[in-house]
Formats: sequence, structure tokens, C-alpha cells
Amino acid sequence: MRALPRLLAALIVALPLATIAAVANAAEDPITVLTSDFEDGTAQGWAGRAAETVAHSTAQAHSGTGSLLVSGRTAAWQGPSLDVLDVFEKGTAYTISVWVRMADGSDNARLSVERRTGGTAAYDQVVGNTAVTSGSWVNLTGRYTLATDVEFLRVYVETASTTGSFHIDDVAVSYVPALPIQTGIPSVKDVITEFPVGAAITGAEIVTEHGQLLSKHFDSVTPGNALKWDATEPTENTFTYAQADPLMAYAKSKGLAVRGHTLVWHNQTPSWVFTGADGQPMTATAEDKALLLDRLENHIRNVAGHYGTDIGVWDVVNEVIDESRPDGLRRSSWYTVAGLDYIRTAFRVAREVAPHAKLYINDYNTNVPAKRDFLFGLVQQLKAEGVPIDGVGHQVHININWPTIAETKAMFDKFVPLGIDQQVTEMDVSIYTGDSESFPAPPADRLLKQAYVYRDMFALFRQYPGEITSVTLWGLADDNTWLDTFPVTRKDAPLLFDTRLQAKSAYWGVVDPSKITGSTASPSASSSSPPPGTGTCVVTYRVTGSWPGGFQGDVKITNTGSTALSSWRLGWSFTGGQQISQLWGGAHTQSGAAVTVTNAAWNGTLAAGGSTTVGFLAGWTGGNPAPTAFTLNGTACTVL
Ligand code: 9MR
Repeated sequence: MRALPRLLAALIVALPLATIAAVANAAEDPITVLTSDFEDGTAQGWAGRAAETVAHSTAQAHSGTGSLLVSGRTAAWQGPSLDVLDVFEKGTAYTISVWVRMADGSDNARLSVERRTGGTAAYDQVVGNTAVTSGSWVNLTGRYTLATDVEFLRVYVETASTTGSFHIDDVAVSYVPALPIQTGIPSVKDVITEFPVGAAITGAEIVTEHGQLLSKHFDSVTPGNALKWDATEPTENTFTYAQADPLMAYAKSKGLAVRGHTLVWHNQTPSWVFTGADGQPMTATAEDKALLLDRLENHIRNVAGHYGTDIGVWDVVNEVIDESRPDGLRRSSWYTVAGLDYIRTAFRVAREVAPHAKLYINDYNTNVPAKRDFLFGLVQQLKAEGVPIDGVGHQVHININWPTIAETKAMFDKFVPLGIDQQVTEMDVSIYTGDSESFPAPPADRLLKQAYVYRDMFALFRQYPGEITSVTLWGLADDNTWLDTFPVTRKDAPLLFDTRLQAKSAYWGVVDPSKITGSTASPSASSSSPPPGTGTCVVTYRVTGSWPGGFQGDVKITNTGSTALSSWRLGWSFTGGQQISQLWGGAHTQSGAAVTVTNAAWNGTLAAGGSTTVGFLAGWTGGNPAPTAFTLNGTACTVL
């Protein structure tokens, strides 16, 4: 499968310069690695995920005369699935396309991947909820990069709520091969000498041409997911480093420093951590608090202990600030059960087990004055108590319009008097400025603007050589970025190298701004608008990540009425027994299946046409169907 691009790469090296462009252009054609057209009367290797029935059908066909019908489903997560273990290669960004049509009724369909490493299952969303009916075929297309070694890998189609039968047809999986990396351009790490420059890696970045690009340009890496709690201690006191060890070995072999991310977070933490000895969700009792802090101590002793001096910096706690709270502290289960003691314990234990390591408190939107000031106050208080905090991590997930350089400068300046280190830990610069924009390819004017943002931000960072001790980008190249599915599914391009690993104007913004090319006159592709709502509110519900027993989701509400709301109350019912454990951007109550969310102090006013989003963490067992009906101030909303 991969012999062709390798041959091509060899060919390019051997060819005279004049022919390179033509060959490179030809290589932009996608290479198809798998198709299923269901025209031969069989299921073509597709099977159910459980006991549902999967069979060839001539009742519907997207093209030709046949399709695949799945029936007899008893859960929404059941659906047709295909083994792709021998098809997908780690590190390659595949485009997966499938056509879906309900046999009866309607629902939302999703395209997903189940993978297993060392027996532990994980589920990745390739395409989120997409409305499907029995009236027409609907296409689901998304991108997927396998980042870890797996022993099980299946692509599947599921629905959000119902168990109705549906058809799939004309499945295609393809990829556009990376080009050889540019070896004649300066290495970022050689140009930026004030501090080490790093990239977050998922596993896909250490193989093939990606690995060459990574080690040419970067001094350090941050495992993006592999050191998180769900990856390292999925069940109590069972530690596994199957995801992280290969990344650590790679870093060591290339002399790359490692930022450890992250020991304590509210997200990607299995539900058992917050389940008391009685099997119930923990509350603020002395008994639950003691058990939770014990588990925390055990986790840090094991994970930080496992890597010893190989990890020189730890994000000890991540995202503990919520500026919508009067005291600025996120109401995570950590906080509601243990108060600030979870932070104190985490730093104390991390210092004991990794005395050589620099210990960080890490957060996003630290340029927002209210958030920045709460973080400052917390660090100041904890340091005065003797809690061993060495540094503040600013994630810097920004976009081409936000924030300003002045706001970012104020963020660094704020922390200078504390005499602590600062690091930029997760930088990327989205080309999008709103949730409703979606470009099939990055418009030239956006890329140019992005280059200037990188230029100006790096120029600012370099003004703090004494305070800023490293800058890490949240990814290596645009072929693998978390922003492709956040906050909505669309292709983003937030990094220094493009999807084929070639240097973008953004790279030149960092390395040599005089070489930024492009024109502001280039027309921007027009953005797609969301379908109009029929009620006075529109709601979008998403599951943004899930792990055994838990998931993170968000609900975006838009006031499509003609008058502003001065306060709001959002309601929905879960149908799969899901239970919210914490919520931000509002206050919630849950009674049985019924969830009610009221506004936070800062987002109560919802202008006509205005939107706000609430995020939450919840537990689930068995299945995780999406709620289908929402009300805003008692009125039913259109659900997208
Ligand atoms: O990059 C990570 C992505 O693959 C995960 O799906 C996501 C959800 O938990 O977490 C991403 O990394 C986050 C980081 O750990 C903390 N700051 C925000 C990052 C982007 O969501």
C-alpha cells in the first residue's frame, strides 16, 4: 500500500528540477486503499458490532443496484463495521467517505473508529452527528490518523438515538501521500535560540516523513494524550504505558526533551476515580476526600515515578480555573470533593517523586483578564503556602483575530512579579474566527494573516528570554490537529507545516518574516452558514470525547428570536442513563434523566442571534445516545 509513495519519493530525488513540480502535482491525487460498493451480492467483509444483522440488500442503492443493510439493532452504537487493521498505517491521514440512508424514520448518524491497545478500547469520532432520513442518501466524510500501535481497529457507522435499520453504500478510504520534507530550510530550533521549541505528538508524528520533520525542527515534545489518566491508569492501580512508552523511547533516541502532560485534569479521567467505596459518586465527605487524595497520590507516584528524570517538566494540574465562578475555581469533581487540597497534594507528591522536574499549573485563555487574574491569585496564594509551583503554562489556543499582542503581553507581564517560569504549552492559531465558518481548503488571506500572528507572537515571546522557558505547538503539521473536530468538524490549518508537511507562511513568520509570501487581495472562500432554525432557538449537542465510563460534551444554544433574552434556562432529557458530574458555562441540576441548565452570571444576556455554549462531563454505561429534544425557557428548540 505504501510502496507507491516511497517509490515516488525516490523518483523525485532522482529527477531533474524541471520535472519535480509535475510529479509532485500528480502525487496530490488521492490513493484509494479501500472501497465497498456492495455490487457483488455480499457484505464485502462488513459485520455487526454485536448481534445485529448485516446483509447485502437491493432495497436501496446509492449507485448500482446493491447496498448493505443493518437491521436488528438493539443499541444505537450497533452498526456495520469493517476490520481495517491491515489497511491503516500509523501516521497516515486517511479520508473516509460513506453514504448512509435510514430504512425508515430518521436519526443522526456518526462515523467512528474503535481501536484497542493492550486490551483497552478507545473510540474516536471521525464524523459527528449528521442528520439522516429514509428519503435520501447522506454522505459522511472525515479524516482519521491512527496514532498508536493497536491490535484491533474497526471503522463503523452508528446512530445517535434510535435503533432503526439503515443502509450504507459506496465506502471509500483514501489518502494523499506526504511529500518529502524540505531539508534545505532553516530548522525552527536553530533560529529560535531563546527557549526550546516543541510540538505535541499523538504517535503519528514519530513515523515516516513526520518523524524527520519533527526532529529537524523541534527540541522537545509533549505527548498529547498518552500520559493522561485514561491512558495510564484506566482501572484502579493498573498502570499501562503502552501509548506513552513508544513516544518516550523515540524522544530519547532523538535527544528531544519531554513535557509531561498531564497528571490531574477534569477531562479524560475514568469515572472510577470519583466513585466512592460505596459505589456511589463521591461527595464532599471526609471519607471520599481521603480516598480521592489517596488515589491521586498513588497515580502521581506511579506515573511520574515510571519516567523518572526522562520528564523534565510536568503539567501537574490542568485547567483548574473557571472565571465564571465567584472564586474563579472550576467545580470539577476534584474540587467539589477535595477543595484546593487536590492541587496541594498533586504538587507535593510530584515534587517528592520527581524532585528534578519543573512543576507547572497549565490553563487556556489565560490572556482573558478575569481568568488570568484568578490564576495569578491562586498561584500567589499557593506559593505563599509553600506549594511547590515552578511555573505557569499558557496554552495559547488562539485564532487569526484573537487575542491581540497587547493582551498577550499583559498576560506574561502579570506573572513576572511572582518570579516563576512561564511556558507556552499548546499553541495553535486557527484560521477560523467563528463556529459557522468552514473552508474546504485554507484561503490564502487567512494563511497570510496567520503568518503575521505567528510572526508577532514569536517576536513577543522572544522579548521574555528570562521568563519564557519553552514554547510548544499543539501538533506538528496540519494533517493531524485536534481543531479538525473542535469546535465543529471542518478542516483547520493551525500549525507551521501544511497537510503534506511543507513549510507554510506561518513557518516563515516564525523563522524569517521577510519571506512571508501571499496577498491580502486573495479572495476568501465563502463560509457556509448553518441551516435556519424554525423555532426561536437552535441547539447543537455534541460529544467531544469519550472514554470508558465517561464523556465530555457541549451544547451550543442560539437565540434565533428577534429579542434578546436577559436570562435563560435550557432543558433536555438523557435517554441512556447518562449523569452529569460537572458543567461549565452555566449551573445545572439533574433529576433522573431531566437536566436543567441556567445561565452563568456572565452569559445570561443572549442577544437576538447570539449564542453561548455550555460544556459538561458525564458518566455513561452501556450506551450514550444523544438527547433529541431541548427547550429554552420552556420553548422547544430546533436541534441541528
Ligand atoms: O489534543 C488532545 C485531543 O486529542 C483530545 O481529544 C482532547 C480531549 O480531551 O484533548 C486534547 O488536548 C487538550 C489538552 O490536553 C489540554 N488543553 C486543551 C487541548 C485541546 O483540547
